[in-house]
Formats: sequence, structure tokens, C-alpha cells
Amino acid sequence: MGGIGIVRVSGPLARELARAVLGSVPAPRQATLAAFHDERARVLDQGLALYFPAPASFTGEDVLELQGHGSPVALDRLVRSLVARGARPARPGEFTERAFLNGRIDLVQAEAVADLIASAHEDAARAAACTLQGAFSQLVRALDARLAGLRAHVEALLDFPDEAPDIAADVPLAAGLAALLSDIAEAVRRGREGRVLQEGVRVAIAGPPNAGKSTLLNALAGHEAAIVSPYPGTTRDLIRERVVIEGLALELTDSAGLRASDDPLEREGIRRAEAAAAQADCVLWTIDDSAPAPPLPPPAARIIVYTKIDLSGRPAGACAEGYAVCAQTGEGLSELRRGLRARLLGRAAESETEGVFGARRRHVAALERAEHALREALAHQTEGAMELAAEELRLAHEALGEITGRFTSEDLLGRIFSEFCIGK
Ligand SMILES: Nc1nc2c(ncn2[C@@H]2O[C@H](COP(=O)(O)OP(=O)(O)OP(=O)(O)O)[C@@H](O)[C@H]2O)c(=O)[nH]1
Ligand SMILES: [Mg+2]
Repeated sequence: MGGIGIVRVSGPLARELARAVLGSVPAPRQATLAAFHDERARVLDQGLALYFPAPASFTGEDVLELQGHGSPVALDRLVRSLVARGARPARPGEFTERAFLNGRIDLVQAEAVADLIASAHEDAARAAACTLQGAFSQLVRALDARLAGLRAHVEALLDFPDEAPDIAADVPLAAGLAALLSDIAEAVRRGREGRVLQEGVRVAIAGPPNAGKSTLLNALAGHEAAIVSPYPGTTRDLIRERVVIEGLALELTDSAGLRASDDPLEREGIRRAEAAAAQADCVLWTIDDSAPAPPLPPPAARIIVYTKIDLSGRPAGACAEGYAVCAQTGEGLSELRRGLRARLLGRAAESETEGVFGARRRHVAALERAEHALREALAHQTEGAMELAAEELRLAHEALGEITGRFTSEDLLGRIFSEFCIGK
């Protein structure tokens, strides 16, 4: 229920349906006040009608938009009367899917529509809007075009084996490959930043029992999400909290303290804790600064957090190995928050996130594959192995094509568009 409800029709029947519902087809792209009629000429509602003839519409097809009142009952009657006249209800994301299939937008932009709708905070919305405007697509397309040029060059050499060209001596080719490689590496870096903004990141709080993990989670979340007690081994289940820290959406996970244990329940908790740390983008490794026992060795991707500094007397804030905090008083937490953002966002953390485009995991993965294949191609080229270089270039080209949708499987398309809400 709301002020306005919009029913959208796309496809070859849109024009005929406009005439049937409104009595006439509205002038293209002009808001026209009209009564909406059902198939027995009864008035269902009154509102604004907009008609967008193909190809200048969102989907690239004839589109009719009926903006009525936001009554679920009235809207349902309107939809049913359109279906009775030959329309059918759209699948989730079907309008955007058609826009993609009709070449109005590429796949990255289609995904940005969903990301903009789903964005949980301001930076994410800005990044998605930037991608929707085509910033990321243009970058990928420019890389794609350069790669296509280099591929064509190598393929042409392959077509004339009699002349036995020595590609190892082809200086312009080597220079082109090296320059493209460095630009793709830069795109990977920017894509990673974009992904952090768009999808948020997983941060696991890990460490020995009783280190103050749950207290830290509660302090960062701003409420008592996890049980805190003086007994080691309190937390068993994974406790997930969505928090926005310095404009970044994070999923924080608190878990069981890691130690050798005979208790099967605690062992299961530790197994889950280790899995959560392995899947996280970043691990906050807590160490009780007031305890004499030596801490366990921390895993690779981590930020060390010394806890309970009110007892140990260590100064709060950044220190050589990480951050020193007292989660009970909040001392040192703002430095930790800022450090976490810097760690996760890289260079984008310093400047405004203006101009950072949103990206998804699959984009970054494809860019990384392209980078890897190109690196291989360059190595083969240096050794004069032309066929192998050509094959790696083909793989790199395919990886880039997957991003914009030049090269995609039905499967991937189905997965992407099924995430949308209906009507978009
Ligand atoms: N003085 C002081 N005590 C703290 C601080 N942080 C946590 N504690 C205490 O340390 C004890 C353990 O805290 P928890 O947050 O439950 O520790 P944990 O790491 O989640 O422990 P497990 O779930 O058992 O692994 C509790 O008694 C807390 O009140 C701190 O900054 N200062
Ligand atoms: Mg705990």
C-alpha cells in the first residue's frame, strides 16, 4: 500500500494494451492523465499513463507504464485485466534482462541496477550509480578492445607460419602486452575496492578463549549481540552481526575461542570458528594483553587487536603490530575502525569514494583470470611460443567478455536475473 503503484508492460502487445486500457495510445514519453479500464470497460483506477515506443525505452521494446494509486487491490485488478488481454506477469528482473538482451545495457550495468536497489549505505549507492552510468563497463571495454587488437596481431602471425616470425623479437607486441597487463592489474585493484563497497566484507573475530572477542563484537555492533562471561569457552555458535563501519558494510562474525579441547561441543564450535576465519576477507586476531600466556600464532590475513588494555596499561590506538583497545570503555576503537577501512579499501580509503565504481565478486574473479592469462601469454611470447601465447590471449579475452556479457552462459544469466525483484 502506498501513494502510487506502477504497472509496467513491455513487448509487442504494449501498444494494443494501451489502446484497450486507456481508449487511445498516449503521445510518446508524455505523462497523460487517463482512466484505466478493465476488459468489460469498467473503470479500475485513474492515473498517469506513459508510452515509450521501441527502441527508446528501458527494455528497448514498446513499453507502457500505468501509474495508478498504490492500492494492492486496485493494482492486482489492473494486472489481472492486462493478463486477461494477453499479457503475462514478468519474472523477477525480466525487464532488466530484456534491456540486456536487446543491447540497451551490458551485464555489468544490469547488475548495477540490482545493486543500486539493494545498496545498504551511501557509498554503496554511489558506487552502484557510477557503474550503472557505465564507468566500469567503459574501463573493461577499453581493455577488451586493446586485447582484441593484440590477439588479432598474434593470430595474423600464426596464419603465416612459412615466414616463421619470431614473436620473441616482436618488440611492439611485448610492449603492448606489458602495458595491458599493468592496466589490467590496476583494474583488478579498483575492482577489489569496488567489490568491498558494493557487497560489503566479511570480518571474523578470532583468537584464544576469553580474549574478549565477544566484548569486541558487542562494542563494534553497538549492542549486546553475544554473551560475555569470565569463563573461557563461552561462545560456541557463530554470531553474525551486520554493521556499517566508516561507511563500509561489514558482516562481523564472533566465534568460539581457539584451543585444544576434548569437549565435543566446543570442538564443533572451534571447527566453525576456523571455517569462518578461512572464509573472511579479514581476521581480527584478539590477544588478551593482560594475560601472561603466550597467544596462539595468528593466521595470515589478519589485524592483531590487543584487548583489555585497561588492565595491561598499553596505550590505546595503533601500535606496531596492530591496534590496542579496551572494548569495555571503547578506547582505541575509532582507530581500529579507521584502520579496518583502510585495510579493506586500499587507496580508496584515503580519498572520498567518489568515482569508485561498484563491482561484484564475479567481476574481480574474471579480471584476475584475465590478468593471470595475460601474464602467461607474456611469458610464452618471451620464449617465442606463439601458439601458447595465442591460447592464453584467447582465455584472457574470454574472461573480460564474461564481465560485460559479451561471452556468457545461460546459467550465469539465469542466476544474475533471478536475484532481482519483480517489476525491475
Ligand atoms: N577489564 C577488561 N575486561 C574485559 C575486556 N574485554 C573483555 N573483558 C572481560 O573478559 C572476559 C571474557 O570476555 P569475552 O568477550 O566473553 O571473551 P571471548 O573471547 O568472547 O571468550 P570465549 O567466547 O570464551 O572465547 C569477560 O569477563 C569480559 O568482561 C576489557 O577490555 N577490559
Ligand atoms: Mg565469546
